[in-house]
Amino acid sequence: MFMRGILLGCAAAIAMAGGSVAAEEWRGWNIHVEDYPVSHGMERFGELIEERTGGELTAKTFHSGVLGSQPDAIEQLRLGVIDFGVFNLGPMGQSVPEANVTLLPFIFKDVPQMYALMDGELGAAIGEGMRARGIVPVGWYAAGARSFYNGEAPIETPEDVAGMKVRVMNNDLFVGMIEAMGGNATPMDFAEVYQSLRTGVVDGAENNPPSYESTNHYEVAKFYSLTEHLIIPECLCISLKSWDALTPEQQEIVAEAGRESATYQRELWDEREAASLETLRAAGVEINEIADKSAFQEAMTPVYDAYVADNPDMAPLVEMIRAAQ
Ligand code: BDP
Repeated sequence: MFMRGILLGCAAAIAMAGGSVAAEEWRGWNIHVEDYPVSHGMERFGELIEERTGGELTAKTFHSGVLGSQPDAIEQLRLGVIDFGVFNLGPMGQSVPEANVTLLPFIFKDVPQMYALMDGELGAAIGEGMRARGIVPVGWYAAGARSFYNGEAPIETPEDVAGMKVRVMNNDLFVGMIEAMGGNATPMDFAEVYQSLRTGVVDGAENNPPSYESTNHYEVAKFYSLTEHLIIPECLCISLKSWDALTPEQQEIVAEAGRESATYQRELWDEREAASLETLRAAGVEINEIADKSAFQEAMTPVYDAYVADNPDMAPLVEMIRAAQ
């Protein structure tokens, strides 16, 4: 009786999938709220693969970090518990050493240069490192440039960061970056930052305008200083376990959908960045530009030296970026 039920169930699934294999639903991790460029990119990715596989493969994105913190989610992706997600290369660097090269302060000249490099040889080299650790990147997403914010006063020089308790993403490199300016770094999950700013566990943090705005961190830290010290790519990644379970045709569809969703996400990014800055200004946030960033660049030189000394095998990647136009 039981077997018969299973057989009938299978037959129904096969019939629903149009006579081919049963449909598979992927689970996707996303740290951001539903109305955010990354989230819209992931939704678009899901729509594209559903449409192009004729419903054989569908994808459900769980927004707002409900599937866990970013470091945990990366482990779950590697294990195949989560099928896909959009990850920042900051936390990713703890598992994939090649990704760390993109975390060096001021390594990219600007966002377009980062895109060009990630869409070319650099992205391919980092992608290989990811694959070796069970992760398949299918799209490089935008995350703008990160700048400092705090509740005390505008930051104008590296000395202003000295003595400050600054929240950073989970990666040792960021601890070195804050220490190079004489500050105290606290690695912490994204979800904990609002309360920590509010209660004074940290004095400040750093992020791009859409994240600073969408998390309401500006309510509790209203000085935003445009140091733009980090331009970190994000990655739409598939678990190698989930990827290996696909047919070659499905892999082709997923790869193409990933690329297309990234193009779409980058467009949305530019619009959202402008809108976020407007929201911040309207809310009374004091935003200061830093015309000459060379003092920050100099202060962060020890981060490069330590990185290259600890990771001599990564020196060619650093050179690849430095040699780029
Ligand atoms: C945002 C990234 C997100 C990070 C977050 C953070 O998009 O992946 O988790 O910063 O600071 O910009 O933790």
